[in-house]
Amino acid sequence: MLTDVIAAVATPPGRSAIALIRVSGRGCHAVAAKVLQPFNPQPYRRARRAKAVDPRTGEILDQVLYTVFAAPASYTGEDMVEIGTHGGLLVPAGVLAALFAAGARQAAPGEFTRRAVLNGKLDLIQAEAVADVIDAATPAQRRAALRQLDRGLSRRIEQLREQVLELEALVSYDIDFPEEDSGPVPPQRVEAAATALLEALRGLLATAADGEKLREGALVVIAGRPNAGKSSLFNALLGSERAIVTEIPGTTRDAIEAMASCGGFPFRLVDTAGLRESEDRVEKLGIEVSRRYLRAADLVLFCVEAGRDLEPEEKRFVEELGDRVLIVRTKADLVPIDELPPPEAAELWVSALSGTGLDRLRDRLAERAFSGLAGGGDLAELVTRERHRLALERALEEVESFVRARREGIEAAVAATHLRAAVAALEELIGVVSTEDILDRVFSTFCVGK
Ligand SMILES: Nc1nc2c(ncn2[C@@H]2O[C@H](COP(=O)(O)OP(=O)(O)OP(=O)(O)O)[C@@H](O)[C@H]2O)c(=O)[nH]1
Ligand SMILES: [Mg+2]
Repeated sequence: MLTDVIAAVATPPGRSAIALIRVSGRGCHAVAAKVLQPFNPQPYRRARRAKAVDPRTGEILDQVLYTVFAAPASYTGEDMVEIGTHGGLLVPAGVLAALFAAGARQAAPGEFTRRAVLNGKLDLIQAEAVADVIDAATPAQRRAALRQLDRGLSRRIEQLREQVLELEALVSYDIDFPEEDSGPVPPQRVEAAATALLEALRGLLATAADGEKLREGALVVIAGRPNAGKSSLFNALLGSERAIVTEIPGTTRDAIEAMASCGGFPFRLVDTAGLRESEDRVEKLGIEVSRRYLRAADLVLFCVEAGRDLEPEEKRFVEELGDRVLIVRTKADLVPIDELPPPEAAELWVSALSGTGLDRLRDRLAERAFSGLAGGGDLAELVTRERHRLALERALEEVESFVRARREGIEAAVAATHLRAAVAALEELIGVVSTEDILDRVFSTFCVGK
């Protein structure tokens, strides 16, 4: 395992009061000692002032605050030094270059967290949660990510692993004494344990749809006839003038996507070209793009001006979408209030112009897209990544194969190999055993300094 000294700026580049440089690896205290004057490592974990100096020229680069950590009590589990410099572009880069001159090398993306995993400070799910905490754009995402960082999901996976191991133990007598007719464990007990395990696996897998939606944002497509007020609604929900609005029908010709937070939950909002028969080549292509988005949408906001009836083809469109559609009456400011649907109606009304009805729409979006999660302060463990889901699906398939093999009277030792494979899938998920390529995949999206 590599333990050489790595260094990187952990804060984003640009003007800021301070920047933080991380240094980690065996011998990193000696590297820091060549740059920081004076350098007093002990007592550890105490912030101290020093000058940062270029070891080649003796030039003073900055006045810094540094903290020394000794293995294994650090983020990476190695010896570490954290150096707070002034921000900006030149100063942090200069101190980093001085550290390189003193013997450190540039850290690869995610290399600090990768070392934390290899040293047992974090498991693989927690490492992913580190990235999710940083990327969280809504309170619900932060809640879920912090919970994973706290090992919520890891513990669930460990429990499942324990359950498989117990099942393995139950059938071990049959494996050791295959000639005996019946072992000391009644078959019903094995069956009950297998059923409970299957239920637990399926229960956790059932959270994947909501979990992945929570991490990536629910896809909400704004659709409707030309001029229905789609782009105006899109802008109003975003709180910025992203899409062009004009009184000319057919203004929007391409899909525009943006992230928005509604009711504390993340949404990928898409404004689309108005749906109509068109001879215009560009508009036709835009409508085709709209249809593609509509197929993938978690929810469709179907915009219809307030105070008019739905055309037959609009009714058909709504019916086709079934429970994925929410009808929104737009331009409500142009209609007397008693002609608008009451607040509890399935149809909502909004005015992008005055902003009325937007909050109700946001709440409704959160309820509809995240019904399983909304309102719950204490959400159950969630499977939030494809990687988690695929591993759990593999474990589930193996346990199902085990059950089938037993039913078909296949030799116990052979049937039990499925349980071994299920354990392996769960261990890979949590990172008990992690091969290089799994680590590469997990850390490929990390940035330098993480
Ligand atoms: N009074 C009023 N006018 C609105 C409201 N929302 C949109 N409009 C007007 O309706 C017209 C069309 O609005 P857009 O948001 O461009 O409609 P669209 O559905 O995106 O239209 P296309 O992109 O052409 O399909 C513009 O003149 C808007 O100013 C509203 O809440 N109140
Ligand atoms: Mg538009």
